[in-house]
Amino acid sequence: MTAQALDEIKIGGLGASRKRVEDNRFIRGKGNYTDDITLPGMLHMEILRSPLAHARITSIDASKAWDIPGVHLVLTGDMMATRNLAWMPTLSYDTQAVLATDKVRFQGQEVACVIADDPYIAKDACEAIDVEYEPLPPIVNPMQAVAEGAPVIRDDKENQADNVIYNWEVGDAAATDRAFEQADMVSRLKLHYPRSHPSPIECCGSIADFNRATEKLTVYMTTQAPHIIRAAVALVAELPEHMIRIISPDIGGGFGNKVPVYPGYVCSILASILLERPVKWIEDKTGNLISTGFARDIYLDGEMALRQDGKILGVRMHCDADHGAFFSDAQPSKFKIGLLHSAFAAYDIPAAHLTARGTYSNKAPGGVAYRCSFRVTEAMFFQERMVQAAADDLGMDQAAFRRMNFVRDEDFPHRTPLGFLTDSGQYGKCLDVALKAVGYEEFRKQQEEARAKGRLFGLGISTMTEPLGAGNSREYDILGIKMFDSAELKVHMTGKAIVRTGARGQGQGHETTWAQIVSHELGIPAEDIVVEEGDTDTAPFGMGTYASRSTPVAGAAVAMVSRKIRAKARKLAAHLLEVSEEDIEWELGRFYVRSAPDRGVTIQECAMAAYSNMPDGMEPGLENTAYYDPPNLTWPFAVYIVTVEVDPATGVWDVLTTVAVDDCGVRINPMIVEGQIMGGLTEAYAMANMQFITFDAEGNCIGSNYMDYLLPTAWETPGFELHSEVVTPCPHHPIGAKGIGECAAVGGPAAFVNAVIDALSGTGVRNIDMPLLPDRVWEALTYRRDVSGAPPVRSDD
Ligand code: MCN
Ligand code: CUM
Repeated sequence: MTAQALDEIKIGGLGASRKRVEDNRFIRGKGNYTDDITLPGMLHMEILRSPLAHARITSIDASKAWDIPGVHLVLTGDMMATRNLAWMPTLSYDTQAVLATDKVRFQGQEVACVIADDPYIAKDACEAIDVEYEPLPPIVNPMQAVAEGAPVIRDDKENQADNVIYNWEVGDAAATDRAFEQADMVSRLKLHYPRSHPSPIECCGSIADFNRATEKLTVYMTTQAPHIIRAAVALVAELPEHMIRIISPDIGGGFGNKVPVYPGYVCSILASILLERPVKWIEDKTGNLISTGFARDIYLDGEMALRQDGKILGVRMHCDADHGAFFSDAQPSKFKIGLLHSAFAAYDIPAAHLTARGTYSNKAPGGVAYRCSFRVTEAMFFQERMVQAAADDLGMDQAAFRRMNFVRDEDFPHRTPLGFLTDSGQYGKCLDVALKAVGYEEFRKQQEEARAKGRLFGLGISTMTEPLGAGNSREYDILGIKMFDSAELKVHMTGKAIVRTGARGQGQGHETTWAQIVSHELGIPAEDIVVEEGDTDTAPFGMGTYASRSTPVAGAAVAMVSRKIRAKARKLAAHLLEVSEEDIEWELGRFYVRSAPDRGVTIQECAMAAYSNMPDGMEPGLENTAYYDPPNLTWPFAVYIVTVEVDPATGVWDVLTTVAVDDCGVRINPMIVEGQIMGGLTEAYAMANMQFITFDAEGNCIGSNYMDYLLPTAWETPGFELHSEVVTPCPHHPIGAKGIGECAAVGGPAAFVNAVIDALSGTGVRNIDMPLLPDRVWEALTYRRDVSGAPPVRSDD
């Protein structure tokens, strides 16, 4: 390093806790969200939803709605059908009704749309539509779905004689059987991971603007994956792809809720084409909670084969997934149940076998969305709940049991028993840091002492690695489109730059962190780099932001395109310094002559030369694009430890401490990473403690409003202690970073639940399903029994 080298942290490079540049507009109320956009002549759309969960539609009479002044169009399923749009394909090779024609299949399903001068007229007109329904028996769980004589929900599909979507399996059944034969002991656990719902502050919406004169369709919408939407519109609506422009402006939180394609988007597009005017659709909160992508709702029957000394010999899992009325999981793998088989990746287990069955029910379609890398959340929850139960069954210490079974540092890359290849990690070290931070031994003593006085303390551990960053194009694709991502970098002549990617942040801070990667690679100060995402007319093709894939894939592309720019800048430097390229050295922000380090040119001087003084024969300009196909997923590791006190009189539990040790490899922006972890822990706490959305026997959705479905505020959210000591760089990522966006939401819930179950030790209670509402904990304690939360619930609860 010469005297002129830049201080990377000062220029906002890798490792700088740079303030988020996007917050300049967000905290001033100057964001530009879909609902902020008003176009000339814009009309408004509202959706009429089904009040019933399962019913045949005998008639729809919209004549009264048409008569209301200000109404421009009433769309029904029959009208959609004339354009072959009553049904649309889903990302999981199923079909989904856009507007119901034959039957309604869940409460809240889209039945008709009204487009009017304003949203109030449209809403009133929806209420003027007469729909006659003939009720059918509803199904709200997989047991009902496969029961003898169950009504077939998807009678629209040929060859669908029952409610089973798939049966799927992975692993080695024979080897697992042998492991169970050799076991000293078998530990069993049955669980239900309840439905939960992402709750972005902004609901879903779109403004479709078809211009007959230019033939161009522009859609502003709340999507996490604009290019995928463009492809879907081109293929489904048979519109020319170059005439479709999808713009995701600022997104007020996504959390997976904004990955799927919703009927509202489709209807607003068709309405705009028919009316040749912009049509805006903005969902309300109940519309969002009742009809858009749910998560989880999956049942586990798990068994672990154990040796007396604590070694896990094998694992068997059967999962029943309730997918709702349409199999519309937005997940990019050939694996029917997503990445559920990432379970137990952190542990060195010789044999495992997983079977999964997916079924239809009369519920909104869902399954994978909500801060999860495609069912990794369920995988890690089941894993860590099973691990706790197994350690308890063996009478072993929770930490020692985990440590004994962890994959060791020297065993990477490690092939998991269900087929993944994990990349790197220091699991034992992370656990040490966490145990020390929480004061493990001391707490166990206090717990004993407190128990003698009738006070119930509990400690829950959750340790997990998860696959982040779909995808690697060999294994992952969406409807045949391979998973990779992209970045385009343009360095202007004064050395300022713009970087665009195929990702689309929703609050994660991409505008801040992508600039930091460029800064790290080129030495251009981060404040001189602007980041733009979300406009398919300008951004390079990419697969969007979910599954914490942005850093692993688009972020890697940002590093790679920066390196292409540096390679060209090196040639410019050689030209300016009048030496051969081989004699040039690079340090942050500057090329210099190896034999004379004082003779150098800055990256900004090279940029100027690219437009004003390039060598003969060199193509002018300094810009490039990189497409990045990752060799593997990235595998961050985390330890979450929670301590609680349970009040035996009421079942209320309070969190005493939460310790999080996250190893996500190299941290681009430590402050943003911590923000992601805190956000994830907050959601984990909410899922474990209070978020309750379910169904009664009639298929009514219980909890489809924020009076019942509670959001954690600063008041009830506990404090978190975060640790960043352990950094295992990702061996295959250009800057060594792994994803982080979901880790805490994935690994966190088990830590909270394990803590409460631990507080109940000695009562024989093995499980209480989430959310661990006070009445459930009280019931478990008082009657010394497990408490299931599976639907149907009594609707007067
Ligand atoms: N980062 C970093 N160093 C790392 C890893 C990440 O500095 N080693 C930074 C990244 O540059 C980025 C942020 O942390 O600014 C998250 O990066 P990443 O882990 O790549 O995740 P994504 O950007 O792909 O975000 C997706 C993830 C998902 S899938 C959900 S769901 C979720 C989450 O992010 N939704 C969110 N966090 C959210 N945070 C907000 N505010 N809003 C949402 O909707
Ligand atoms: Cu599954 S929620 Mo995130 O992957 O957008």
